[in-house]
Amino acid sequence: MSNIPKTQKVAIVESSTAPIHVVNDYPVKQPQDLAPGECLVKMHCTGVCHTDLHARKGDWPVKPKRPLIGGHEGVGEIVAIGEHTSQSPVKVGDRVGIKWLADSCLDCETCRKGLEQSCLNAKLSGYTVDGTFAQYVVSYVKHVTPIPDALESTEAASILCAGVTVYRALKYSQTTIGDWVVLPGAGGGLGHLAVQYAKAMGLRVVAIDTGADKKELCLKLGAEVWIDFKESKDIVKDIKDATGGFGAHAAVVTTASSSGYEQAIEYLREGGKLMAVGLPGEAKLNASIFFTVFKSISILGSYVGNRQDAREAVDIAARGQVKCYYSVKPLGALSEVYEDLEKGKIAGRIVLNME
Ligand code: 8ID
Ligand code: ZN
Repeated sequence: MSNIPKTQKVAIVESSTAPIHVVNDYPVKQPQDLAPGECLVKMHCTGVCHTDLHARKGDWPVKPKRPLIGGHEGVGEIVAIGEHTSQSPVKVGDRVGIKWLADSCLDCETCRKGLEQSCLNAKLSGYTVDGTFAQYVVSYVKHVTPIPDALESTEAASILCAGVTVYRALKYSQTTIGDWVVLPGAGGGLGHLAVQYAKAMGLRVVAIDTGADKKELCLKLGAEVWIDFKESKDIVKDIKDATGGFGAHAAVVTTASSSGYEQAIEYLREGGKLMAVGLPGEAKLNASIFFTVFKSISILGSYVGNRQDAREAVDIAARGQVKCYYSVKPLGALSEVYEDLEKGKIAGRIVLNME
C-alpha cells in the first residue's frame, strides 16, 4: 500500500460563485482510514456531465455539499478496501466505474424495490459526497460498477451516468421495435447515447438539437430525422409529418432547460410516454391536463439507474452497440468545459484524463 500518495490533485469549488481551484496538495484518505464497505479508487478518467454544472452553480432545489469535489462518471482501479468489509463483490486491482449513486442503504422499501437511486439515505457522487474530479476517490464496494476488459476506461466513463440514465429511460418507455422516439437534446452527452441505445432497441429516432456538429453526429449515429429547434418553424408539425401524421410513441427529454419539454404532449401520439430526464432546477412541466387525459399520455420521471441498470448499460457498450463520442482534456480545463456546456457547444461528451 506504500504506493498510495498522501496528497493528490483535485478540482474543488468552495461556493457557487467561487472559481474552480485545481490543487495538488489535497489529502488522500489512507487505506487504514477507510470504513468497512469503502474502497479507494485510483482514477483513470472521468466524464463531465451537465449535472456537474448544476452542482457547480447550485441551481437545483436540493443543494450540494460545499466545498465540493464534483464528478460522477469516473473509471479507475481499486487500490484499497476498508478493513472488515464483508462480502465485497469487488477486489483490489479491479477496474470499476463510479456512478452518480455512490451508495444506498439497500434495505429500505425503495431499495428493495430496485429504486436504489431514490433511497432516502443515498450518497450522491460529486454532490452529497466528493466525486471523481480527484485522482483518488473514496467509493463503496456494493455500488461501484465492474468494467469489462473490452471497454477502455475513456469509453466507459460516460456510460456510468449519461449511458445508464438514457438506457433506463428507454427501458421503461414501454416502446417496442419499430416505434418512434423523439429525443430533444439528442446532440448532448445524454442525448447522443440515447440515439444509440434507441437504435439498439429497434426504435426509430427523431433527433432534436441545434447546430451543424450535432446534426452530423445524430445522423451518423442513426437518427432517421433531424430537427433543429432553432430553425424549425413548427416542431409539432415537423414531428407529425415525420411519423406518418400520428406523432411519436415516446419522447426522452434530456435538455437542461425546460424548453425541450414544451411541445411533448402535442407531438406524442395517443398512449404516448413522456420520459422526463433533463433537470432544469426551477421549471414546471407546463402540460395540458386536458390533452394528457384525452390522449392517455403518461409522464414518467426517470432518474439515473440502479446497479443492474448500470451493468446492463455498460455491457451493451462493451459489446460495441453504443459508443460514447468524446474528446479528452486535462482536469485543468474543467472551467472551460463548464462554459462550453452552458453555451451548448459540446457535441457528445468531454472526458477528463486523471492520470
Ligand atoms: O437521472 C437523470 N434524470 C439525469 C442524469 C444525468 C443528467 C439527468 N441529467 C440532466 C442534467 O442534469 C441536465 O439537466 O440531463 C440534462 C442534460 O445533461 P447532458 O446531456 O449532460 O447535457 P448537455 O450535454 O448540455 O446536453 C443538453 C442538450 O440539450 C440541447 C443542447 O443543445 C444540448 O445539446 N437543448 C437545449 I439546452 N434546449 C433544447 C431544446 N429546446 C435542446 N435540444 C432540443 N430542444
Ligand atoms: Zn450525470
